[in-house]
Amino acid sequence: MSSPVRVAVTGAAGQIGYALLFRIASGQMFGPDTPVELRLLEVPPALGALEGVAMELDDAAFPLLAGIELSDQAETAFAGVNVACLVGAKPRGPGMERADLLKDNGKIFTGQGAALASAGASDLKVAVVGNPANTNALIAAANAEGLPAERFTAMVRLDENRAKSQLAKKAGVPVAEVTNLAVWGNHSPTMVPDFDNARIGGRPATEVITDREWLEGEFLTTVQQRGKAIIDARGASSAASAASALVDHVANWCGGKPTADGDWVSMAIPSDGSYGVPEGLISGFPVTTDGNGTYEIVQGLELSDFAQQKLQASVDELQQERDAVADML
Ligand code: NAX
Repeated sequence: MSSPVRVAVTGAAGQIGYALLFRIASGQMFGPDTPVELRLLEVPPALGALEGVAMELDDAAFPLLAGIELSDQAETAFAGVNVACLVGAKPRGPGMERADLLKDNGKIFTGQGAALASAGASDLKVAVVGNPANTNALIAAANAEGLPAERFTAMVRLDENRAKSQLAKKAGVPVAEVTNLAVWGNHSPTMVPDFDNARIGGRPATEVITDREWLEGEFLTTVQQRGKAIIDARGASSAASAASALVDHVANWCGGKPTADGDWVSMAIPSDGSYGVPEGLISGFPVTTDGNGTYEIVQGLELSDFAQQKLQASVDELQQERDAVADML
């Protein structure tokens, strides 16, 4: 057995937290041989509920769970952490403008970025889920002095998984046959699930699903609007599927589960200028990973005019978000 990975989860008493913690503690994020220590951050009013979650984690008697620490102080929760899952965020209230949401969340992520830099382990890696995830990750990175920006990522994996499942259903194949599905751009309704470069059973997805009107229309809108459809149906936003996607994101990045040969996964990462995405913006890209903390953008993919136009709109949105929080960067 290796020494425990210290994992921070913020917003740990929330609904994603409730689904996520049990997956991490059972070994699904870092593998069956790696113990984990959970360091959970919440706002003071949620600490009581968080204690209840910790009691349930105890009661599950996970052999890999090496410890649980609860706190309402970021520096305490982040002490020595190797991986930080930033899930907690302020939800958009009634009548709240997107700019207000960006600002309110920005305040959370400036503080948490600074606390991560001062308290985290030297190999710290950060995955942001709390929305607006890409820009929150940008803010955290900008305020984490001394930590390389590429350690800050945001989650677009739920969008990838949603897209794979829609393609699999349409093609009538198991979802595992859908590979090479990249989600480009922002985690927002402007995201771009890239069906042109996706593969189904090893063949180009567009050869298996020849109905391009469906791909450009219903497929795209179903994936982009899936979050809203879940809220309408469930009366609450996606939680278990979001937690599952985060397990996938971290496991591929640094949980010992590299991307399969020839395949890639989607991560929102600081752009190096690839594919015309301005340097520094945190955008969804296809990446390969080594499972040990390194990722690389897949180069040389062709984007159709349709996809390029959509990506430009998503990048424009990311730039507007960056401009709206310029004073926090
Ligand atoms: P919940 O409202 O159930 O939980 C959020 C938790 O965060 C609450 O317990 C709250 O007390 C806590 N919190 C708020 N501010 C905090 C702070 N400063 N420090 C620590 N904790 C804090 O939301 P949940 O459904 O769990 O969703 C969490 C976030 O994920 C939301 O921002 C949501 O929009 C976002 N999502 C992102 C997705 C993605 O694909 N990137 C998909 C799912 C989800 O919608």
